[in-house]
Amino acid sequence: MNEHGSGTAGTVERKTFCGICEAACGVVVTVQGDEVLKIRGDVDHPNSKGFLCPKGAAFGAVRDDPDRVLQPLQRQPDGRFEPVSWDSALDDIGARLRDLIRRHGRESIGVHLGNPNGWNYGAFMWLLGMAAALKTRHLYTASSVDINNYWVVGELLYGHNLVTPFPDIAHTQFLIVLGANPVVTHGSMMTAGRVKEQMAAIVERGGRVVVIDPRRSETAAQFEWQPMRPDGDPWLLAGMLKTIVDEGLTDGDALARQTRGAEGLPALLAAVTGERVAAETGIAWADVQALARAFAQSPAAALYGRCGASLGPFSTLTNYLINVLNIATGNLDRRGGMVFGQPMLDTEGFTRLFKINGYDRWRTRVDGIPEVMGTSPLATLPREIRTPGKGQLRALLIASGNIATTSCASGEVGAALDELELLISLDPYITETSQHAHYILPPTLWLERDGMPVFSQMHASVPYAQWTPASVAARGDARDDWWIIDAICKRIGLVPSPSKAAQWLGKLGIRLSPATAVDLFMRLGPAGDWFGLKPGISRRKLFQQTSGVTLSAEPPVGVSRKRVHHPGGLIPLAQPLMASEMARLIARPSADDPAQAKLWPLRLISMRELRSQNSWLHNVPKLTTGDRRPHLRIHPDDARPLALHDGDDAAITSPWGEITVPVTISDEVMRGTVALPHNWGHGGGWRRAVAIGGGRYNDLTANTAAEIDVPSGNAVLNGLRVRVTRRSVALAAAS
Ligand SMILES: Nc1nc2c(c(=O)[nH]1)N[C@H]1C(S)=C(S)[C@@H](COP(=O)(O)OP(=O)(O)OC[C@H]3O[C@@H](n4cnc5c(=O)[nH]c(N)nc54)[C@H](O)[C@@H]3O)O[C@H]1N2
Ligand SMILES: Nc1nc2c(c(=O)[nH]1)N[C@H]1C(S)=C(S)[C@@H](COP(=O)(O)OP(=O)(O)OC[C@H]3O[C@@H](n4cnc5c(=O)[nH]c(N)nc54)[C@H](O)[C@@H]3O)O[C@H]1N2
Ligand code: SF4
Ligand SMILES: [Mo]
Repeated sequence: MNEHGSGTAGTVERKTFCGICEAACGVVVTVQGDEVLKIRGDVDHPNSKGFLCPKGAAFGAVRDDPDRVLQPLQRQPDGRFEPVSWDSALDDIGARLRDLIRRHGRESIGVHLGNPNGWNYGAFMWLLGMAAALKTRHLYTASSVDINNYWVVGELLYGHNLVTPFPDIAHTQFLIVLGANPVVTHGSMMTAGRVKEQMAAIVERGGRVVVIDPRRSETAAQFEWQPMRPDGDPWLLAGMLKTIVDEGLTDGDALARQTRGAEGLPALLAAVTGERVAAETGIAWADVQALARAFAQSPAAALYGRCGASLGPFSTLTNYLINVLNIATGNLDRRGGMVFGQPMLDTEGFTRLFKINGYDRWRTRVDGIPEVMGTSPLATLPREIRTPGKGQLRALLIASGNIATTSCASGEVGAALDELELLISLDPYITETSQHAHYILPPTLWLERDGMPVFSQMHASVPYAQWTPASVAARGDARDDWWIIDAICKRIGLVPSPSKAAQWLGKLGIRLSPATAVDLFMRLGPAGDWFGLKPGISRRKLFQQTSGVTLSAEPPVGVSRKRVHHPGGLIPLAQPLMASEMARLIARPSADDPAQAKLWPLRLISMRELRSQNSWLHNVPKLTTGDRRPHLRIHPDDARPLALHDGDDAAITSPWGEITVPVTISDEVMRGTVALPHNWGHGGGWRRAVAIGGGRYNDLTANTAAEIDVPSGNAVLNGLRVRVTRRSVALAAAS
């Protein structure tokens, strides 16, 4: 089964995948009894082929962390946490929820899903199921500080939120990386194993990789770097598209075959001028045009955008333009272009079956923001807690979310959480967020539960299936997240499922586990074995091939008619909502507006680091050696007039907050832009993380309805208007 040749006496090797990021690298875990001795890369994994980054290798230290929460904790009146039994925690939570439902209805209860749920299928399904069973609109997800704009564009262009094409990296000849840093992040919305090598291979076979980024990121440093002002993205893309349309470089055949409404493109771009594009991007118009021509004329090109392109004020428009550029140049659904995934699990079908997918079927109570796949954005959360009236949010269950750091206006989020009647946090740590909770409930971690890469399998450059048993037993009294959610739901008489049949079965005392439900769905899906009628996959089979099973050597092409869920399988390019966003963009004051520039001379962007994962892994000694306080990167020409030297402390002030951090002077950022690692500045009980200290980036970000991406409600976390002032001189410089 899952045991492989044991080396030293008493040790066994078990294969699974790393459940930290979207790369979902295959790993081999050396286990002795209950102890994890070592984690290394699995050379037999279809995508990662032996690759492993420092985070995956160090994960044993998270499992064994002395600060890990291993028993349910209840907050005491003096703020301390006391361990309690599962029964006492769950019974009290159940009683309080029942009381709230009696007084204010189910819609007063909310659920939040943080990022690590992407590798935790049981939690993911049970959280969505719990929200569906509660019929609450208070369903929040990390997507609203990340990729809600993708989900909106998926719905508009392809008729389903989850249809999100990704680069066919193994075959492309021209990759444009717009605001992504895969050398550090290992790819997002694209699961391309050994991604750095795959990008290098593009150049080796005579192709190009162009990285468009205000910072000479680790990726930009290795390929062609085109610096661009923060938030220049929609301008750059509109300028490129205009060039391609005006010069007749569109692929007429592809447009006729795949789309309708292409004739509206010139009108959409009518007000875009070369001068404005140059001013907003900081890139010469001739260079924008040259890039557009090269992209259009490449035999196989892919324009890939990620966080840098999806955390600005026009992120839906930006994403729409990315897609339209790929489509208009004939690169969608083409070998080496942007392709559709071939998942092991038909996630599109699943969400359609339960009517989860969709857009703007209702609006949020306080701010009137359109729902995205049945969710409300985090930007509105504090106001949903604080604004009285029917539907006011009074109790929240947060699973794998550290929103008092990772959400926009983090300080306000933390304060608002204290106003809830009940806050439950499922988290292995007492974090800045969970410290506000009435109960912290300890989850198992990815080595300790069975797992499948739910999120990653949708965008895999080698389509594959993997489902592995737990590699080691759970520590302490930790329980699987889904089990905890199920236990809470039981106490309020619900089955955490969108399915009516499941509710009825629940009344008869029959409850499926997520494993059984997913196995059933998977076996009857496109890759399934139909209970022996086809040669496909099942949980039992996958449990025996723990390196994963290759479903196909490469993602399919020529499938757009099937994958587009609009009439005739055609992509409706003309989108009134996007036309109005374009008008809003054009009407916005220019980046060169002198009054703004005087008040806020710099623009702040976020920065991910190799040895960090969003707001966690910061308590692991191996991953936090050296001075890990977040340092502000500032260009020498910007530092000089501020009398700033390396290591000085500086205040960063935005219209919404102020933090103090040390500075690093470096020309890796373009003039006028400053960059700061985000998701530091910890509180709570992870002692090492707290001791590292540092400023919290999102105390500078906004959450007002005016400061989000309007169509998707996505937060704006990059391109913040700031000024920087020296606070104290570094000791080294002073002496
Ligand atoms: N090591 C590590 N890996 C991770 C994570 C992590 O925290 N650490 N997080 C994971 C998660 S949740 C995600 S979503 C992915 C994200 O994956 P990526 O999107 O690849 O990660 P970022 O580092 O956010 O990349 C954004 C890039 O955009 C640039 N940028 C900032 N503002 C702008 C702008 O306005 N325009 C343009 N064009 N560029 C801009 C930044 O300088 C940065 O280089 O990474 C995942 N992988
Ligand atoms: N300024 C700025 N802010 C950002 C971003 C940015 O680029 N700039 N990026 C945004 C993005 S893309 C994302 S995805 C979000 C991510 O932000 P969050 O969704 O908050 O996710 P994480 O910080 O990755 O992890 C949250 C918590 O999950 C816990 N956890 C880990 N594994 C498990 C588990 O198995 N079970 C349970 N129950 N808990 C677990 C960790 O201890 C941690 O406290 O941050 C966003 N915030
Ligand atoms: S790249 Fe991501 S999945 Fe791979 S080992 Fe590192 S953290 Fe784990
Ligand atoms: Mo993310």
